[in-house]
Amino acid sequence: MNARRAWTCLLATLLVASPGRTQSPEAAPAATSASAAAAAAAPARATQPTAIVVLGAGGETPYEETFAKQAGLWKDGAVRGGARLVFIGEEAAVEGAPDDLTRLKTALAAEARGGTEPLWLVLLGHGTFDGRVAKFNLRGPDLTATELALDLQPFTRPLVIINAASASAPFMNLLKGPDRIVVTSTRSGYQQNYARFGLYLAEAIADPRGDLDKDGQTSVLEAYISAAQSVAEFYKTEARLATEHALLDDNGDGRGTPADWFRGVRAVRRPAEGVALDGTRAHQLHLLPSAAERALSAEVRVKRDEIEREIALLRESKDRMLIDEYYRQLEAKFIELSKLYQAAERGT
Ligand SMILES: [Ca+2]
Ligand SMILES: [Ca+2]
Repeated sequence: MNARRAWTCLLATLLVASPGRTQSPEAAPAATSASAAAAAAAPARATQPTAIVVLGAGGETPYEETFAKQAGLWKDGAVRGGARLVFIGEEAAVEGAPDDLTRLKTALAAEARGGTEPLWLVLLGHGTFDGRVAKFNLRGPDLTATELALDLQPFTRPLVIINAASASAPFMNLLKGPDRIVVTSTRSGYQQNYARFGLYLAEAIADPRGDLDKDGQTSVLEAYISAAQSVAEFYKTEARLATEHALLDDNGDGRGTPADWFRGVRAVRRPAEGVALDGTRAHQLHLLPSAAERALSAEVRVKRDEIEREIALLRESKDRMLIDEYYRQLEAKFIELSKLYQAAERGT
């Protein structure tokens, strides 16, 4: 039994034992024949995760090196985690070959739209924002946030979209949606300096040292928090004003939650009235899942994720509830979770 399950069962036992406790988008280009053909052949439901890692135009040498290092870490994590890897941006341009934008669009079109296995899209490089259009810089034509939003529109499977580039913030609002995790390295399109967040995130995403809750795997949320802390420490150590502040949105409202709102994996700051916190969904997806996580069937994972979401919503409602009622509902949810794990271990 892993730490997460053990903790759930223990908490359920304790609760049972004490029941009396009180823009203006530009026109989308027509789909190329290659992407149209890929879309026609795409399966309806994904049977394994996919990671599309995109290495953008590096510009000067030191940047090229760090972006290539990030790409290597993501590729390694994706393969070790059992994802199908699609990598765009490494090979030297060949005369007559499709440009990277076309290759990305074709890769997206070829992906299954539905299912429960996530699609990771990781953008590593530089970005720009001119006050109207946000772009990720590719070799050849750049990728605009608006165009990517259109390409992602048909997807209902879980999406993890990481834009580690400078000036990446506008991507969040355009790419937001149900069951989508969007991480950007900046909180504004005007944070245009090289963003260090990307390297720290790549280093953390499959690193056990980022496993804050010690369940044997590093979630997107844990890697995000760890990387943002490293960014903050870098600027503090250098006695420089931070020019980047990463954000994560996983509840589909397009409003990111800053990493310094979390203690461990729980948000401790309160958002503005009517705004919900992020973090629950991002703590359920892992590039490198533990053996225990991989052993769960898709059906059990979906049910577990739903119960955890209900627990998170309940916690957010605590102040508006009678305390006895809060604990009664919390107890019921933990018992449900515990029974789910027990049934999964019995294989029933
Ligand atoms: Ca963890
Ligand atoms: Ca949000």
